[in-house]
Amino acid sequence: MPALDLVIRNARAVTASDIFDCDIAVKNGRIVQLGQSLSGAEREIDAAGRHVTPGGVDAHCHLDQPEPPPVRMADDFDTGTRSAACGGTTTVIPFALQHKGQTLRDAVADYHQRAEGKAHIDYTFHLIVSDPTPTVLSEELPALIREGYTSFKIYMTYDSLRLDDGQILDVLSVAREHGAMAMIHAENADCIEWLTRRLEAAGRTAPRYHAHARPMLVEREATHRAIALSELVDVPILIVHVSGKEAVEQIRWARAHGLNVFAETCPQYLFLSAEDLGIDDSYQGAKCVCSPPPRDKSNQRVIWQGLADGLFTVFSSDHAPYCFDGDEGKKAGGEEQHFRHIPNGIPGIETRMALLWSEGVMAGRITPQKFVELTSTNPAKAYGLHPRKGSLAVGADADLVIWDEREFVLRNSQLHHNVDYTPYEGMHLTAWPGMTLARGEVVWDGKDFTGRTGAGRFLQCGLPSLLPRVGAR
Ligand code: DUC
Ligand code: ZN
Ligand code: ZN
Repeated sequence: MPALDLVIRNARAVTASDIFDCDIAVKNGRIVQLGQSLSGAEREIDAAGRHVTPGGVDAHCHLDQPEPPPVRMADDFDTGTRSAACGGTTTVIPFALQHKGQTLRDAVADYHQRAEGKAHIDYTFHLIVSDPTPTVLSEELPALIREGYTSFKIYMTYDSLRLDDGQILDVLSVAREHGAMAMIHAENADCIEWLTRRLEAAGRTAPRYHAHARPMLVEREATHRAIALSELVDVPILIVHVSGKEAVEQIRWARAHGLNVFAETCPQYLFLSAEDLGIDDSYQGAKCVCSPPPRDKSNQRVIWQGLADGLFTVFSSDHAPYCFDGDEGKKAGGEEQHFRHIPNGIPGIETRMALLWSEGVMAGRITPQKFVELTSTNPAKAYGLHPRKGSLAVGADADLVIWDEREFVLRNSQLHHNVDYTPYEGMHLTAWPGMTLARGEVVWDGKDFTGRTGAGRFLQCGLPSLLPRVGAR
């Protein structure tokens, strides 16, 4: 009986800090040895000197999130995690969303049912707190944090989800007391509504006006306010899907003043611009309607700079999958919609890793180590999954990507999500995962999905470890 299940030979292993040549030995789904000339395994895979990174941790994606009918997310835990695996992601963190009037417990129970037996890779949940009642604040949230749901998202916009400043302070206080991570969607809801009404009155309802209703200013103001609220409570926050310069400036200011403000960005702010929402009134632009909206080339440069220089902690997809055709997605009810009613979000769970490896690492904008930090190690630390996830080290789960560096043209027909388009159709890429392993099992072999339905396990999260713990030795 071989002592090892698997040896990956001749890996050029990349961690958040180092690159080194080694063989990687796997037993019972975990990395048990990194060394030279390892042998005695049931199976061997020759990496042939290719880069091997930890599997991606996509810490911001939406799967099978309940929506008001007729709208429905195109991906559930089956298609969403299949797509993630084929794109090099081995852990996903979608959101258990609390509707107003619903208990958090019920939201969590419902979401477990949606995931149970369907996920192909490991998963956990963030909580979306939309109704912070006294019971939620004093009982439900603390109990759920203790049980391993250690992060939650707060919305400053969307009528059905938004919290006012007082409610945000209440939720942040719970995060502080129990050591949880609060993620904030920072856009000023009242400004958006005011602008939307003016656009409406002028008959400007095509998809491209979505970007006019959500200019950078509304994100800048809300980012500033979120920072001030976190300063008042004295708690770290993580600002999600930062889209451009003015929000980045606020975060740099906060950091310069010693505040623990972390930030996330996403592929759409590197590769899309407001023009993708339409230069005329074509409905095709609905494909790129997301919030905050993509900006312009100069803002894309600022985001690249922030990825390279450490401003950003996490790079996520914000995969929010809606079909373009049919009556459940961008044309809710089968009709072209006023931009106010277009479901917000774009697909990207499968393309996140390859876009950043191609245009970041291969194009020389970031190092391979920075890639690992942003896509895997930091998200695992931010949400209490490290070192089991996000590391290529002895004892970690054998979640790995072997990279193929080759040129090809991206087509939606190659992807495994259940969405009828990709915003990146026709893009020239220079890399894609040649193989993805989840806890030592090959789930993507470079051609086909090879995972097993239901093989993904729910992960209980610890507390975030991006910062040293007070009192830790
Ligand atoms: N914006 C969000 O806040 N969530 C889902 C997708 C989007 O565009
Ligand atoms: Zn959001
Ligand atoms: Zn989102």
